[in-house]
Amino acid sequence: MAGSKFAYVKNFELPDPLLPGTFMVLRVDGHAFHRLSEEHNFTKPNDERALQLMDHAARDVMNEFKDIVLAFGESDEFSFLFRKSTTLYNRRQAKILTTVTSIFTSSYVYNWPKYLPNTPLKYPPSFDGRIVLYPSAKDVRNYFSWRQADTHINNLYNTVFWALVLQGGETTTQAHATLRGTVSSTKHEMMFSRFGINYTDISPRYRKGSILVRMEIPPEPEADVEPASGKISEVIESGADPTSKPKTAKKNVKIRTFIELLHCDLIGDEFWEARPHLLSE
Ligand SMILES: Nc1nc2c(ncn2[C@@H]2O[C@H](COP(=O)(O)OP(=O)(O)OP(=O)(O)O)[C@@H](O)[C@H]2O)c(=O)[nH]1
Ligand SMILES: [Mg+2]
Repeated sequence: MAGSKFAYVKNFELPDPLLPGTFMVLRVDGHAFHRLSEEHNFTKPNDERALQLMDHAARDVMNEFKDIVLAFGESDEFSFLFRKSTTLYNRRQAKILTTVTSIFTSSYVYNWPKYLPNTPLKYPPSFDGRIVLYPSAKDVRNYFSWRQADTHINNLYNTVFWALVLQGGETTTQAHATLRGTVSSTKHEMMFSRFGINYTDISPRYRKGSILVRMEIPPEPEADVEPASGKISEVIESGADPTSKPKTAKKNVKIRTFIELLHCDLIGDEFWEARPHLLSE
């Protein structure tokens, strides 16, 4: 069908494919959440309700896109790992990035009243997003290790910082000065001796972040059945004449999955060795 004389402008829309055979990590991050958290009185240093809301939005994204196998969240950010061989939207960068960021944002807003029922939104929250490609499984592991190490560093600092302010009566300027140049062990010691806080007693959600893992439910063994409905796909055995009737018919095995929420270590080998499917094809 011939287009209008204006249709040539479509040619200015350039393809933006993401390199095949690479791992895709998409990260969304709250826009100006320093202000959003202040304006909506988030608890310091961690607001359980706000973090659960982030988890909910991430779960909604994973329910929409089954090729996301893993997500990691802390503070106002969430990272999503796609199956290496994903062909979602033909790996078009803008389509994937904008749709995921949009679903995450709308879910965050839509579900806000469930988690913060007494805090009406004063203005619309928003998130930025980016996609980074990683060539190897090692890079992917290091990416998630980087984010979890960041969670730990930030949480340790914020926990002792707000203890100094809220329990120790220091101003925020004084608390920053108190902590300047301190190493991790000094912060642990300060928290315990001055405020009786044993860091390891703090909720693992705050110390480790939120990990959402897609787990596969093993399919029930099924007897050979004749194709009876549209759900069943016919598979022609290799080498068979494609014009002849297929000799074998197999059920189109639909793998059912569920999403597990964890707050555990993912820097060590144990997490990945127990879930080899995360870094497979
Ligand atoms: N009180 C409180 N604040 C939080 C919590 N989670 C996130 N925040 C705030 O959100 C900020 C997130 O950091 P950034 O993403 O670097 O800051 P930002 O203001 O969102 O800036 P941009 O991402 O560059 O737009 C933190 O610095 C906190 O101020 C929380 O659980 N409690
Ligand atoms: Mg932010």
